[in-house]
Amino acid sequence: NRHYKLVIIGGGSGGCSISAKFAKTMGSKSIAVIEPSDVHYYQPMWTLVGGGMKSLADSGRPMSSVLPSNIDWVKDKATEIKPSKQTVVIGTGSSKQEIQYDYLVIAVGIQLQYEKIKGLPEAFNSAGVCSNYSSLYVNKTLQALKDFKKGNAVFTFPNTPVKCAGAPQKILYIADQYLRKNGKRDNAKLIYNTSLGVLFGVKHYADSLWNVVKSRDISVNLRRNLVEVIAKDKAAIFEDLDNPGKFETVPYEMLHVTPPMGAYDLIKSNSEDIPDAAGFVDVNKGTLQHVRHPNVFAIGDCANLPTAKTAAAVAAENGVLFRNLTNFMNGKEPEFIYDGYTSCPLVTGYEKCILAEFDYNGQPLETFPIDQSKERRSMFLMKKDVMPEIYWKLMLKGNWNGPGTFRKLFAPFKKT
Ligand code: FAD
Ligand code: UQ1
Repeated sequence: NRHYKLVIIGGGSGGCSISAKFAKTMGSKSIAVIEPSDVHYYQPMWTLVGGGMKSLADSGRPMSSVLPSNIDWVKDKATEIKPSKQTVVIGTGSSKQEIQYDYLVIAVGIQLQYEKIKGLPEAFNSAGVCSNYSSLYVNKTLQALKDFKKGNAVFTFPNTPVKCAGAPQKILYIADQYLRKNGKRDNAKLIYNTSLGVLFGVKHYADSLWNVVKSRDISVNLRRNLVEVIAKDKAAIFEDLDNPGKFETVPYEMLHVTPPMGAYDLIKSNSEDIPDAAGFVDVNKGTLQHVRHPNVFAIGDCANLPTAKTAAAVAAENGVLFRNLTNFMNGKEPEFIYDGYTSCPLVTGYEKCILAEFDYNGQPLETFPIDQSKERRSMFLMKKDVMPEIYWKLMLKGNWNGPGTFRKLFAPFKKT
């Protein structure tokens, strides 16, 4: 059995940034990162890729270039976690191996489940059906906008937990502006069908978004869940969640699908005593330490933290996890507390953005001393040009714990 002091499962936003921190403080070759992908994607850019503001290539870097050089990259998929033996199983069948850990960080993200919608993923083979949530389908979004002639442009939000709860409607606003710019808006009806009972979970921002929706002539239907796509008829079927069993067929010219998502089987069913009842890693919401296995921590979308799942949240979790696990390695208590900080840059077109930032209580926790619930060009440029630099150059190198320092710095200038 191979043995490492620290094993990290996943080389996404969480796995990369936390491995970078420990790679600086721990001896060479004492860390393994288990990650099967060749490419690391900066997923927040896909909203802009779908709108044609960036390319898919802009959003990806070779995995080897974003993982620290002094760790062992185990290029494989974890298939089982055995906390009683302190091992992670990789591979299947005869190529199965166990990797021993003293400390474990789980950072596998959340699983996309397009197949839970009848007719998907096959419908992605037809024109007009697209999704910013996958590298496979994100380029179809701009194509659908280019091809659009007349009819309904329909945007969905599933009846499950999701990552970046704002992304399903960012592309709605981008599409609206695209169609206007290209003289096609008069022939289009824009429909946002969401499973939620609200437009956005935090009222401060939801109020602004309702104004955007109204001023742009967009139809919003709450509590509508996409259950089937019939590509040959260009029809999307939604269930009315308040009247189960009641279905509505909506014809589409363009259909942007945000897929159902859920915990990976690795966590949910293949790793004894790791998940909570919903299948996510069962951690303390303040310390990020597993509630039953103190040498196990989780970061990011796979953790059962009751906050909106974003890379911005991962950034803030990073600093807390690093200090708590370091303490624990040194026989001290994990005492640093994550407040649930998360952020969602709600891009409302090709030049404006509402920068939502809030905590576990849904209270705004804004960085800048301005009213961030207003659509702003400055925040759009921050999202488009500044955030990617922060991500690649600071966060993935272990040097970005979120904007908390700036928030404190700007606090005296804030009007209440
Ligand atoms: P990920 O970054 O998804 O990484 C998980 C990694 O684990 C992957 O590399 C995967 O290959 C690996 N993995 C999975 N299973 C296994 C296994 N069994 N064994 C080993 N490795 C495994 N966030 C923001 O902050 N702002 C935004 O504007 C924003 N916009 C978004 C827009 C879109 C369209 C999308 C899709 C996401 C957006 N996000 C945004 C969310 C953000 O991308 C995620 O919250 C963030 O990447 C979570 O990091 P993570 O490390 O938990 O998961
Ligand atoms: C952030 O820290 C972050 O993580 C890198 C994001 O992910 C892409 C974000 O989208 C945002 C908005 C933040 C918060 C940062 C600032 C400067 C407000």
